[in-house]
Amino acid sequence: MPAPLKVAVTGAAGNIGYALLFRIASGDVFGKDQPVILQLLEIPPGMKALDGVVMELNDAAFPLLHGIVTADDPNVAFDGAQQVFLVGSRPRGPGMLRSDLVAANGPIFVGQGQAINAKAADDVRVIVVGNPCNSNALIAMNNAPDVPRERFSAMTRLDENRAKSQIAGRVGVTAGQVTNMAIFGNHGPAMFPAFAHAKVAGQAVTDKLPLDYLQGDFIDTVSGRGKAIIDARGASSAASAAAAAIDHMSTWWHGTAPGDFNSMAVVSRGEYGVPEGLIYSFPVTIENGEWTIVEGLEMDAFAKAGLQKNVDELLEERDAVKDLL
Ligand code: NAX
Repeated sequence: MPAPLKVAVTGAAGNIGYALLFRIASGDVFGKDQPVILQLLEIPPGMKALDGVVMELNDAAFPLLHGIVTADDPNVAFDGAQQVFLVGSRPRGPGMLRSDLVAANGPIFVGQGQAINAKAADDVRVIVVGNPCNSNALIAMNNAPDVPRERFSAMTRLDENRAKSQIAGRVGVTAGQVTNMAIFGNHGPAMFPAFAHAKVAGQAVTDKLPLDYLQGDFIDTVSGRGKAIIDARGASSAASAAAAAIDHMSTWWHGTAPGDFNSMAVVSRGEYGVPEGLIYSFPVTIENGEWTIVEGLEMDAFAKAGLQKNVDELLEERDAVKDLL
């Protein structure tokens, strides 16, 4: 068996944490032969609940779980960490604007970026789930100057999975038959699902579904899905968000399927006209733990407008946190 992988998770006593930890420990991310040590971070008010989660993790007797560390200090939680899930952040309160949320959560990611810089392993890879995840990843990345910028990412895989599920339901196939579904931009209502390149069992989605649906109801349903779940469940998506975080990190670890790509918000080097340095979701292929943005997908005027809307939004968010970068 390989040496245990050190996996840090923040916000570990929260809703997504509760759905995520058991699947990491059971081998759903890094494989059924890869032991893990969980390094769990919470804020002091969350530590008691975290103790309860640890009891349950132990009670599940996972053979791959070789140790659990809990801490309210990021320097402890990120010590030697190789895979980092940044889930914890302050939820959006009533009347809070997106810019308020960016400003409220930004400082958390300054401290966590610095601790990753100081303490994490050389091969560290980071996913930011806590919202606003693109800008939080931007802040963490900018506060970890010794870590290659390519190691930071933010999660848009839930949007990809939601888009696949909508297409599958509409066409009458299973979600696994929908491929090449790229999400561009910010994780938020503005994100752009590039349906023109998606496929159902190898055939273009645009040959199967009408354009007015794809440009209208489809995008509205995918981008409004988070709110629809809150309205129905009285709580925000947790198990599906954890499943998407697992897909994201598992793909980074194992690679993308031949001919397919997945969506990941990563640092732009100017692809598709996105300003250099923004954390923006692109389609990527992954091999040996390194992602490559899929370039050259054709964008019509509708898609170009969708991509630009996200650039504008992310530039505005970046401006709101410029003192933290
Ligand atoms: P919860 O409020 O249930 O849990 C968050 C946990 O984080 C709490 O236990 C809290 O004590 C802890 N926390 C807060 N500040 C912390 C800090 N500085 N260090 C460590 N832990 C800290 O939220 P949950 O439902 O688990 O959602 C977590 C985050 O995911 C939220 O920001 C949420 O908006 C975001 N989401 C992101 C999604 C995405 O697709 N990128 C989708 C799902 C989700 O909305």
